Amino acid sequence: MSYPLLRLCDDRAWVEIRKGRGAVTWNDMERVFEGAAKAGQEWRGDEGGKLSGRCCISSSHVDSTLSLPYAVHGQDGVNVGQAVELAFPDDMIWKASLHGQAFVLHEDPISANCYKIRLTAALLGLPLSRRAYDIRKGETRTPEFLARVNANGRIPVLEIAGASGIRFLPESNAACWYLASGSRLIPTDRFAQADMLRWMFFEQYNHEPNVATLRFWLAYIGEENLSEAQKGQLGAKRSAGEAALRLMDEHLAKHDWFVGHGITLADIVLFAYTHVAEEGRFVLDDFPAIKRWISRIEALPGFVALN
Ligand SMILES: N[C@@H](CCC(=O)N[C@@H](CS)C(=O)NCC(=O)O)C(=O)O
Repeated sequence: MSYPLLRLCDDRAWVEIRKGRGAVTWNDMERVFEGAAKAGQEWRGDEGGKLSGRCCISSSHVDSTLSLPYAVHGQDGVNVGQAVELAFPDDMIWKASLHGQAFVLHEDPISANCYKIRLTAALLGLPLSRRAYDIRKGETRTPEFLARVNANGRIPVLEIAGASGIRFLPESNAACWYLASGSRLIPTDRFAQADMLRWMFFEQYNHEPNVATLRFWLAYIGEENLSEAQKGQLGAKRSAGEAALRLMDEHLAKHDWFVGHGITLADIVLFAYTHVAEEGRFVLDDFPAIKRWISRIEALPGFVALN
């Protein structure tokens, strides 16, 4: 259990999350947001309710390491200090948790695995720089790439610069999770969260190796250029890809979204290769519920296209 703690000083505010239970000490706090605020301003959000009238702690508290005079936290208690109307805006804790971080996506623009991360960032309004590689020229297999970016020789890789230095995160679904963790794109209910992961694992095991691979082989390598081993896999990949699409279509015939009542990462990662499945000669007209779901995603505020 944690709750937000809002610190105020004139026109500045920052929010910290208390770790653990028990008596409050300043050193229990982890800073998650810093920004402009003014008395009387209303913040709506995550931990619910307004903080006005709840407990304020003065910086003279023992163990205090702060120089600013007030803090307001979400427990009942004596009201000391500024009387202001405060609650948290939607997604504020999530945005605050990424404060001070910058992202570079190492990608090949044709790859929908990379597009998943761009779409996640776009729907959340997060800035993302891009660094392009051509996988058909082996640009992710150079010694430099293997040593610095991803020893697995593949994109996408999310480069994260922040207080912990520069870190590299390969695997599209892990990168989507990193950006979206704490946001509205990941449900908070325990079962719903696990159910979302279920569809993301399904995407990596049943969907992407078939639907994405046929798109790459047929639309970008060319059937005539495939090796004999690849040609020998075409039939199996087509039936497995169709089975994955059928399962999705059956689910979407009864639900607007894969999990719950709104878009989650499950929709984003499955959308990536599904909406371009015809480039792998899958027939989307055979899957009418998928087509309606594609239109729903394309109509979302902040949506960006693959190309
Ligand atoms: N499971 C990985 C798959 C990554 C992957 O297969 N990337 C492909 C492009 S979509 C790649 O980098 N291929 C180049 C190569 O293997 O040399 C993910 O979801 O990120």
